[in-house]
Amino acid sequence: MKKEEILSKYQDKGYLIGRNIIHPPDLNPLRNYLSQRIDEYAREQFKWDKIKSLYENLSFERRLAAICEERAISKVDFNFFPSSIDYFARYGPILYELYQNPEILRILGILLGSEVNNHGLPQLRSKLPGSIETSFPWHQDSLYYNEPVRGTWEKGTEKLHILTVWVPLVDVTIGNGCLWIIPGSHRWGLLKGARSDDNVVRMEDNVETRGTPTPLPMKLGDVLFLTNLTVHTSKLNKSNKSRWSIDFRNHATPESRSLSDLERSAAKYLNDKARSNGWEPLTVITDGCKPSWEEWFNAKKKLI
Ligand SMILES: O=C(O)CCC(=O)C(=O)O
Repeated sequence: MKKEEILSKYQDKGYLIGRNIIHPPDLNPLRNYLSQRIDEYAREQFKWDKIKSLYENLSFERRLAAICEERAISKVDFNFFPSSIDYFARYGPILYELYQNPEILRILGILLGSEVNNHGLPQLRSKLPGSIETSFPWHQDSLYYNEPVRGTWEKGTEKLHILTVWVPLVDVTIGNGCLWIIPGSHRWGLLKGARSDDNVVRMEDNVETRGTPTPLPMKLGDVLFLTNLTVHTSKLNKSNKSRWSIDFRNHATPESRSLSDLERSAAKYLNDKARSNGWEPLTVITDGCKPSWEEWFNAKKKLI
């Protein structure tokens, strides 16, 4: 896609799907890492007599779902606590490579400018069959950033353009719980909504009557880019397999000259928040020097 087309589609709809922009084998390191984590999890559960089989011969999509079916649970979190440096040593280099994907960076450069950083913990999602905990009602991401803990409203991140990059690790369909979006909703401003007792944001408006809910089926290798104000939802996975994905968030670095004071303060807030959670933001686009993997790893070690 050419620069003009990227800009006009994204600005018009509040999202953009880059089709086939990651070579699928380039996602193997992440899928293999997750397969190892599932294997470790299976062996642990088997040792504790929680499951009767290791389900070793099942596919990446099916194995965790089968284990969880037997255990009658609907969520396993393969993210890790920021203090867990051992996991970061294994997973960080893979993440670092994904963050440097040339086509993702080209699009981020067009949409966010010449100084860009990730702002924190990426989300690895194993969205299991029938799992209500991993289905998210309609929301704008800024509602989560503004209320990081239930009842604690912090900075106005809606002033800043924060861009979520959402990468499916399997083909996603309406059946297995692809994302849905309301095109053009990024122009509605920040709507009313807050975290409920389960920590999930719920919006006050019936947004479905205000726009056109649109499913976003995607293939392995496609990448979704969306703004922090674009209204979206993640519906139930009705298949018998996990819907794997990873998402991470980016914005102009607080030092970017193009930012207004309000935007700068939101960018600084997000980076400080990430650091206070033990996660060093990573600069991915700059005219200066980009940190190497070792530099990023060492900066993270200092935080914990
Ligand atoms: O991947 C999902 O299921 C939910 C993602 C989402 O809603 C988000 O990243 O804001």
